[in-house]
Amino acid sequence: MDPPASIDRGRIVSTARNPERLTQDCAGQSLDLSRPVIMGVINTTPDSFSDGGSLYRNSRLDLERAMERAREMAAAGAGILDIGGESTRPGAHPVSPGEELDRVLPLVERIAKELPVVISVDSSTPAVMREAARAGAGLLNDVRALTREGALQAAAASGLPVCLMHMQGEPGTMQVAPHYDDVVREVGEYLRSRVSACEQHGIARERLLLDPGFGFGKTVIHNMQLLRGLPHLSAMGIPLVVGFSRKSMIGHLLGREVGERMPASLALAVLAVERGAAIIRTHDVAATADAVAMWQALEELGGT
Ligand code: 9MG
Repeated sequence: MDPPASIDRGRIVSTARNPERLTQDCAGQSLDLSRPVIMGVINTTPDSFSDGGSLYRNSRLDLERAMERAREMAAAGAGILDIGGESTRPGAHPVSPGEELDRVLPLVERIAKELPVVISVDSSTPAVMREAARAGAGLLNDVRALTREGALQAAAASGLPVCLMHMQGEPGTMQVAPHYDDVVREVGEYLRSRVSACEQHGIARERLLLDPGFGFGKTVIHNMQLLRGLPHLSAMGIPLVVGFSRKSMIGHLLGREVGERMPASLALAVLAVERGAAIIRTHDVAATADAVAMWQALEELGGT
């Protein structure tokens, strides 16, 4: 593959940080992408792989505990909080739209009232997108890139920015035998095709964010190839979201259990920012904000 136009003598000139694309309007809140933004993960599911059920008490989501987590993340430097009500780990139970709404909406409403952050809703379900937008969400994060029936229309009507993620297969089976001839090219082609689908449905390119979907239908090698090839995706000129936090690629490479994966997650976050990522999705906001701040400090020193 030819090197992307945005690589200048080995230095990445990320188009995500191009002055024309510095901000996204997230339901009236301005999201400044001139420097990397931390997206904190709040799972309202009882069965997430990384923090499964930590916000549950007596089999019910504890809203006060979830708000406490949201306040901590906002204070630690998260510009975005990503609220999810459906687990995408292999073997997770499917949820009905009603159940997803019951999990997600009360938290979206509370955060919208109390905290000055952009609320992202991690959902592929059109009804959840619509209701979340009404309740104060500022961003839609869809791991299925608006492929569910009615999702393109719901996202278009919301007026919100949308993160389109690449996934090969479906969560239940995606890690059985992922295959690519050229993972960077194929992920790029898929994302380009979803950008076109969005544009045809009235969702402007300027409203989009792209995510290669680390860990979603990819082997460890595919993930590493994608990280190396991130500048090729950044060259599309649409801000990139990445998520490595606590993922199994770290477990496979280093033999670490979920609770031991933070140091490697931080390293991957910095490597991704260096290669043009604009938004880092993480469970560990304070530590990731510090790691990225070190990158930023070096960046601001300029060409010395
Ligand atoms: C919901 N979710 C889980 N992992 C993710 C990732 O890497 N990116 C995005 N956008 N969403 C994710």
